[in-house]
Amino acid sequence: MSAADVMTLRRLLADAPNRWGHWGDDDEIGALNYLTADEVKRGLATVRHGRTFTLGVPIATQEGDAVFPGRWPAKHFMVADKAGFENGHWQPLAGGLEFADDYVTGFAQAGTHCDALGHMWFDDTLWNGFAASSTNGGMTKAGIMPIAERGIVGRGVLLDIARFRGKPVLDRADTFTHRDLMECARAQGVDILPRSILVVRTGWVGALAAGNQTVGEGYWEPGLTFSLELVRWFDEMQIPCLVTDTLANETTYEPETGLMLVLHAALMRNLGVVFTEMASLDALAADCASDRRYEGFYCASPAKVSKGTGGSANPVFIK
Ligand code: UVW
Repeated sequence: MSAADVMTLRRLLADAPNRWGHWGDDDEIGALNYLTADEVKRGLATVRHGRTFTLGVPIATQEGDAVFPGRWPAKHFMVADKAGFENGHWQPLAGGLEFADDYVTGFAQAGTHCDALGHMWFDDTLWNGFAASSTNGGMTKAGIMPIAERGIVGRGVLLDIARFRGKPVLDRADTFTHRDLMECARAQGVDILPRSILVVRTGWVGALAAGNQTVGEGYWEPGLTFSLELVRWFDEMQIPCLVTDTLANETTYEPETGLMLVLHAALMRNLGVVFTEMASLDALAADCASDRRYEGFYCASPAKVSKGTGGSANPVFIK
């Protein structure tokens, strides 16, 4: 096979849209710029009952959190607890107050989290044309901080692809496209309006938590798969943020080429679409199925991790 035959992201995305420079040379929040004050009000206007759903998964669980291959689960340690006061390691504060303190360590890219736009790149260039060397020793460009300062707030639309396909959970390597998202929305009776925050349920995170799926050799999760048409649709619809209940928001390998995590390149790096991964969507989906209302007010912000590649989040969806 000659070098010209080898498929690369550069070749695959040569004709795909790109929003570098669209919001200025210094922009670090990309498509979140679409979430103007009017979009926040549009989101608020969807609220009918005030029912709230928190979308974060538990972290540092006793069973060990599911994490993408190559990462390891968060750990939680008690630093101060009652036993420490009983054995004399800790002394009560003046007046008698005692306390519990703990320490949590884990990947910024694990649990429910938002990715910084500079989290992944190719050709030595991040979102908006920033140099990949700006990641050295900490993200000085397109890190998570600007996203955390902005927040992700607007109209959310749940698209329950698993239910739409009549499955409790999609299978390993199942794929779907923007056309499936549109058909799912039609079946659910909801509109995907421009600038909607897309919240896509596959059932995968629930299956991982229940032990019905595991992360291991040859891990291949279900999800959206690349096409030029899909990337153009995201761009035309001005989608600011893609939220899913999988570890990496897209099917792991593009079936036709075998390239990995293509949408991280096409949507995140090139269009500035913010990815929020590993959301817990089963309770929200059950509620939407029962009242047939699939839109709501979506509000999230990652932790303000200095120079971070991502930040843990516990998004809230209000109906
Ligand atoms: C990977 O890095 C594989 O995925 P994520 O975007 O979750 O961090």
